Amino acid sequence: MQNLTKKILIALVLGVIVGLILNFVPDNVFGALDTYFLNPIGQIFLNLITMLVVPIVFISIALGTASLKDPVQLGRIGGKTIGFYLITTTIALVIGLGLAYLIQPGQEGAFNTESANYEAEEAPPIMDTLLNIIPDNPVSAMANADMLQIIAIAIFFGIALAKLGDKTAGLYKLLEQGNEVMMFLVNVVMYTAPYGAFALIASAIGDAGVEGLQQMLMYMITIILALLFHALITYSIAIKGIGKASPIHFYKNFFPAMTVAFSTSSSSGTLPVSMRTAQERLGISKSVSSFVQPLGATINMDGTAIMQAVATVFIAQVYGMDLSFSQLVMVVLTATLASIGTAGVPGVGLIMLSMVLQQVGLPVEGIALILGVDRLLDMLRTALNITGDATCAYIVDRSEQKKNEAAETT
Ligand code: DAS
Repeated sequence: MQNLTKKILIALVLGVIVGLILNFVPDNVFGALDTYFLNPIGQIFLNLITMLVVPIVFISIALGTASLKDPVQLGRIGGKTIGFYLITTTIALVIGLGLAYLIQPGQEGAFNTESANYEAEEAPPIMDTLLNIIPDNPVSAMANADMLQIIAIAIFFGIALAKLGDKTAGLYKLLEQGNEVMMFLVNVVMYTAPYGAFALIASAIGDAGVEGLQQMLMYMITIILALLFHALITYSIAIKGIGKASPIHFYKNFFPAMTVAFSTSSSSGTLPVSMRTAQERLGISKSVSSFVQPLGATINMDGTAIMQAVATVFIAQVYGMDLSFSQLVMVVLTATLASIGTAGVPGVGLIMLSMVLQQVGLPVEGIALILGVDRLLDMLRTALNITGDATCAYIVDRSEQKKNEAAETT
């Protein structure tokens, strides 16, 4: 894994250099290179790794649930997980809002708002999402990669396996063998990661353009500082304070998965790697990792929450609009709820941002101002998103271990 991480990092550095060089070639040359070279390589890598997500999530959650001693334990793990996710997402939003007010990245008049236009994609209404968790057709849930529905089906399946015990030992064994196959395929697919990483970042930097990067520099710096603060302070305090573990050990061992999330901009697509990294390098139990991380990839996106908070304040500033305290509270509530209903795939943060802007009465077309640099920021916030999921899995697993140890000594 270490060797592969080095190759991905070298590929990313080369991709940044090539991306910057591409800013000085004629647009039609960059367009051709992007269409016939960079984009196909990047898309093939994304498809290969995303292809594994549905089977891996279903098999690992079914096995993880079946291996839990009792469904009560599942409920306890679920409660700790949801609680951690809601608290850290709220903290992320407050950090984003605070830094955006402190740095003031959006100066009124500094951006051309006249021509700004953006067609927001509709995100699913929150209530529909929550009601929709229980699928009416497991096959369509898998065909549509509806992660919350797949998680629900897998949990039901796992509880049945646990209750039926020896009667379904053969099926349990089959799932275990299926898991081995999927992990083998992850290894095979990851050989293409450096090439995919190179192509995706070269395309993103070439697309953003040096001028675009300069104009949006303060906006990008505000988000990057907020992401770093949340990663290095919030998660470290949680790991040290609650998990009684070393944040340095955590980051050193989880870093390979973060490079894949950065390369793919997809929390769901990175799941096969982030779960394997959490289990093999952080020692998180399969039952906790395979429940907490897939759930987190769908409902927990702290990096995205930070982007939404900063972007909302930035757009308000650019349009010369003040946000009242109640509007800020609405930003926190809407952004937290919006992240529950959307899967971790590239660019989903912008869909959620349009919901937040509509909720607080800000012009959705303001998204056009940040679009140019969003692919690059998506890479960074996706790396934070999966780190929050792994931090939660790490803490929950350690608390479950302590509970089991305490139970054994009594
Ligand atoms: N790319 C999303 C993810 O996979 C995050 C985002 O779009 O904000 O987590």
